Amino acid sequence: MTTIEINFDGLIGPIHNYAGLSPGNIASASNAGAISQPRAAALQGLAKMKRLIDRGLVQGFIPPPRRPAIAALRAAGFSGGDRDVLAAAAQDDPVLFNNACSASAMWAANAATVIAAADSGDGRVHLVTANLATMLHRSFEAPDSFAMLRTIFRDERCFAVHPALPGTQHFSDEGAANHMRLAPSHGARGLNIFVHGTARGSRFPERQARRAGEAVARLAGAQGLHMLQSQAAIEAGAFHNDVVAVANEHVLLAHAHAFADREALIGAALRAVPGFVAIEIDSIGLDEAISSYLFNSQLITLPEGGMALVLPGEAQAAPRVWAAVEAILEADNPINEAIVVDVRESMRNGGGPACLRLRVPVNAAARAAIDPRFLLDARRWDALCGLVERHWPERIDAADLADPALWDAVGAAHDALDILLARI
Ligand code: SUG
Repeated sequence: MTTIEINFDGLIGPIHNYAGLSPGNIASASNAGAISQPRAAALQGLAKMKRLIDRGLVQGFIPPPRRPAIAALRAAGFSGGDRDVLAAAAQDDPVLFNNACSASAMWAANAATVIAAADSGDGRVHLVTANLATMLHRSFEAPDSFAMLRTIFRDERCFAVHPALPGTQHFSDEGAANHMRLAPSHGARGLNIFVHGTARGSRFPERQARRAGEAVARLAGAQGLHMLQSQAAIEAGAFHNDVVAVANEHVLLAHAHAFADREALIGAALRAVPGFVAIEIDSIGLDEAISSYLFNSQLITLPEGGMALVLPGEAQAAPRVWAAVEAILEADNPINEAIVVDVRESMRNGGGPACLRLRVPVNAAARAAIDPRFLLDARRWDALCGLVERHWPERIDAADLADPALWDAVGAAHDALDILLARI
């Protein structure tokens, strides 16, 4: 039974904005206070999904949770009707309020870690919801993501969806952004690599604790290799491993300085994965890798064979980076195509093509068990585009977040999304 990988992209929510909420994420910090374009952002994301559908890939989506995150504000003691809660939080604790207004669930690579059925202890696909405990705004996602993943992957014969690990720094977990799977094929047994940061004093917060990767592996019944990110990569702004490395089936594409101990990683992969191919790039610096998001490409297997890199336009615009891409395409390796996408609105918050998607490997039975509303065909894709065009705000100035008119507009967009999901 053939196993394929389905990419579930986060549909970018109607409140997408630039509030500079992620220290260590250079794009987020440098665009703080800029004017965002939620409608264009969501349409960019949908256009990326369509590019893959048109190439014959199965594509899913994950709806955005309702924002502002009123439940998080209530948990912090704000009470009354929803509008009272929002008004009081905006007034009394604008920092908390802004954190509750983030559309950050769009970066579905952080929603959960996915362990393939071939690697898990019980033959099911395991999804361990990420607690995103390091960043306040992102920590609000975990309960919503857990509920949504349970809806999409509700069939317990094929899927096990786990709640988030305890939300403390000891277990800080950023999901699939710090996990790579190397295997001869999507269906074969693979090597799970969990990449963590260091608690030993970087100027940036450690976002992924080793203990979290260990817990995820245990929960899913999987074996794992736990690798430390290089200090240089963290200092250059690699707040997640997936901005300096990407793996697909038997291919690893990584910056030469992504890991503290590359020899250990390459050695383990050579031993565990027949046909393993390592493509390590040192012709560009870590800073160029991070500003262009070359390694935040999706590396996908094409239905006709071979692999493609789905790159952000920023990688094509940087001459040295693009030269590196051309060299990859020309060299003797499975990657033979570059698909360039425009996800600029997401990029300005530090989220490239790979951040926007959660990859889920499924065999035919598991694929059939997915709630079909979340798998895109032409009709559903058109419906989502129409919804976004009608209801997503054209622009948001960070100063507008406290404006009740914006809460109404965003609430109406979520209501329309709920109606669409009930009949899609
Ligand atoms: O967690 N940006 C996200 C970007 C996540 C990228 N994901 C992966 N690399 N997989 C983050 O730093 C910025 C939001 C703001 O500043 O408003 C933000 O959360």
